[in-house]
Amino acid sequence: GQVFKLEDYRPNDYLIPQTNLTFRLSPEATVVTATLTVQRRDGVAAAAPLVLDGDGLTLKRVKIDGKKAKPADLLVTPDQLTILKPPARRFQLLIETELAPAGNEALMGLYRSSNVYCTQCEAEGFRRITYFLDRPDILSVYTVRIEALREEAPLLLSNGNPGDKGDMGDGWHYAVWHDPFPKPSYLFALVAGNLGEVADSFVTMSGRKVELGIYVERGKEKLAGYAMDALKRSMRWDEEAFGREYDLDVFNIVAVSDFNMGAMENKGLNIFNDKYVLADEETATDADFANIEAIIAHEYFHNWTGNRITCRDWFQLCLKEGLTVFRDHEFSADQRSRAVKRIAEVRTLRAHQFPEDQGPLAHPVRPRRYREINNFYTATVYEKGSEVVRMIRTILGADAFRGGMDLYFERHDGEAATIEDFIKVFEDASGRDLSQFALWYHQAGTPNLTVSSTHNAAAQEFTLEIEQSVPPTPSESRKRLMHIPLAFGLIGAGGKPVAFSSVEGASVENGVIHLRKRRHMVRFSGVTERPAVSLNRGFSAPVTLSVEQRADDQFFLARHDSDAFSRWQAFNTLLTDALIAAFREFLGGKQPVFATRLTELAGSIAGDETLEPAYRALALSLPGDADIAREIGKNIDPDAIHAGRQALALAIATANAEAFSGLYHRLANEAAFSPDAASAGRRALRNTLLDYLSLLPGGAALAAKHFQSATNMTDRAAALAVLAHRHHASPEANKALAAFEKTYSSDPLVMDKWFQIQASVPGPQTVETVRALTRHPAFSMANPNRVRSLIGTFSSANQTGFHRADGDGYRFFAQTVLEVEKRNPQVAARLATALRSWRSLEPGRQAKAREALLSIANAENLSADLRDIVERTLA
Ligand code: B3K
Ligand code: ZN
Repeated sequence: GQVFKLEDYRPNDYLIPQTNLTFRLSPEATVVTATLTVQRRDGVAAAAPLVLDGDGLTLKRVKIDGKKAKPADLLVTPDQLTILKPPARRFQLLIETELAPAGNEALMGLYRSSNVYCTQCEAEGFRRITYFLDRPDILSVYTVRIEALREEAPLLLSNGNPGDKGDMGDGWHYAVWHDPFPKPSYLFALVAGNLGEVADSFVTMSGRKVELGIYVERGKEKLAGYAMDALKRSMRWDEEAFGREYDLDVFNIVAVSDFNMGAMENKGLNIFNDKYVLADEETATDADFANIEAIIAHEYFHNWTGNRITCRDWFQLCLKEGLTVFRDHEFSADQRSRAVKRIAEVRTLRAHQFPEDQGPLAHPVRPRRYREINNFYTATVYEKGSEVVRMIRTILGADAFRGGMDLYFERHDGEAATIEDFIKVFEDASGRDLSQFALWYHQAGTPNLTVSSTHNAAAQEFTLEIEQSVPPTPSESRKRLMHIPLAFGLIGAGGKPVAFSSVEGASVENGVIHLRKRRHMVRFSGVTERPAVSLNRGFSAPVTLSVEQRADDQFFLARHDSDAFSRWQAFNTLLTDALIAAFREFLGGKQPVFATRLTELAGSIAGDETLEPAYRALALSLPGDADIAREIGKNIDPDAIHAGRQALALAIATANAEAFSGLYHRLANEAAFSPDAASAGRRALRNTLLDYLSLLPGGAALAAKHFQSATNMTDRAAALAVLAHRHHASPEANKALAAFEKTYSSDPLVMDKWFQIQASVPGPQTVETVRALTRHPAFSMANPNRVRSLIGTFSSANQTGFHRADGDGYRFFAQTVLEVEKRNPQVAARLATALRSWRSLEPGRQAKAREALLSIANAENLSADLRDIVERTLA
């Protein structure tokens, strides 16, 4: 396939200042009439042909300035329309295409989801609707007329503000929408169908009233209340935190059940995967509520970071995504607990971005090459992209950062911008030089810091020796030195900060060491007692640390670090070290033994009433099998890792049986359900304790009771997972699974949880369960949520099941990926990334994983999406 390169960017010869679209909707034969105002860019030669993108289109007719185009003046293929000699002056180009939305299973362009017409255009779906300059730097003002049978589609929505509407006779009706803000084609959207509405309104900071609508499957209106509340909070927050006001008269959200990702920020008409809209206590978990809040916010925040200021080309994707993730993280931190949110973010980054950055699919936050852009909506672009923005704020301070953001909106509103533009506003606002820092956008790989320390009591000097290195990544063997802002603290007896009089060897500002060279000897003077060092506080930089740290210091920090993130980190490091040691014991045929002070510390964290329950729950949830594998790095045997993890869980449970049980019972159900963070935190702690207690005698009965007495989905699903995972195939587990299935068989989103829980049962037997579940009536290979819940969970969240030693997990996986691909290449390509870390497996599994990857690579008619992932993974 073609390789697209950043350095090849040049603006198109033509502009399309206005786009008028008419849709005459029908499932098998929708007619789209596009009338484009086309204008040659200044300075372009008159003879330049106009080359429009298409993707599998059927062209009906073309008119130029009202006259039928002559066949000799056109070049037509399903994937391109060339106007060989366009008029020299501004002209009207009419293009009529015919589509069959009902047969569109790739869910890109115009398609049908449960009889609702909807669209997905990012990144390159608009070209499946009409021929166009389908690239983000072509900004156009859209007017859209939708015609449909009123009975089939009483609701007709598009971007912008509503205009004229009315009857057309014969049961047809129409509606016109006009969006005054020029936008790229990827932000176009249309929805038509018969949906229920939840209406509300919002008064903006300047006093304008905005009508808000959330549209859902009829009968589910009462499940949209939390999403509406999250939307209004997001609108207010963006005014307060960034001074950003909403700009249209209406803001609509539509929930659909067939969607390739989480949601889409189309201007004024966000389209959501219904999983991220619909929720009540009976059907959604606390994690679902938190996701809904974050994703509603994320898509809303795109209105400024993405829509008003968009991307020049797809290489700049992080310009909107990394920045908008940063904004939604900050929003959630303000709505909930900042410390807990930060820990959760870092866990996610390590679980998803680190393996990407450390494997064959590594790429810079701003890539320079791609073959299929859909494969670059990655954890690196999103999550690492957000961390890079966070580092800019750390370096500049909150005020100069806000000044830079204000300048960004002022300078680039209405433009398609680049990462260089973004960095420049912060340089201009702060007077700082960010050229070395900018490498975070351009260089792939997770930097590592090696740190050691010495205290010279006589000289009252404390020295940190820090060395940075960035490991090689595909096509980048030599790395340049980065600017790494490393937040730190020196901590003395009782957890008090240790004073120092001066520092040499690096610039240190506001508790942050600025590393710019390969090696720094950072010397603190006037340090009378030997401090414990708390490093990378708040996770100020997305790096790995190799620290020579005494275990005593680590225990001390886990009890006393005043930075909540670092305190969590210290305990998590102790757990990880113990788990790696246990893995080695199992490999050597021995039983691991765990230090009493570690299991005791777990008990004291659990019972520490000065800590938020949500924080305690996070601290007590052991690093997962995949986290441990990532830390070990090579020669992975998932069975030995899992055995070590089980042993530590049992040791902690045994050592703290009474305390855990007492606390578990004290946290018993609250009278009324509330999805707020504090209540969710108490449920999380109680469910974490249940997981431990389930390992002790009577554990299955306790979990069964928890399941039966649950009054909300958080507790019910947690108990079901404990039964299925810790007491696999027990009568209690079987009974609970059957009861859950019976109660929720007609609720697909809840059945997804049932699929997920079973797909993540550890052990070699699970591949058989998953195979059988693909034939369950509630499962469908055509629905992305079902596929991700069953196949995605199995392949990316079940180390012992998927990596079964005989390779059967991989064989099943390869077959399934190819089956999904026939319908939906994008979802198949995403699934296929589950094998990206195959080279870190032990040799036997590695060979079998490679065979499975080759069997995909050698399949006939492979889509560009899947070919790109598999070939890079094998390279
Ligand atoms: N911008 C969309 C993602 C589109 C993915 C296209 N393959 C959702 C988001 O990040 O807000
Ligand atoms: Zn986004």
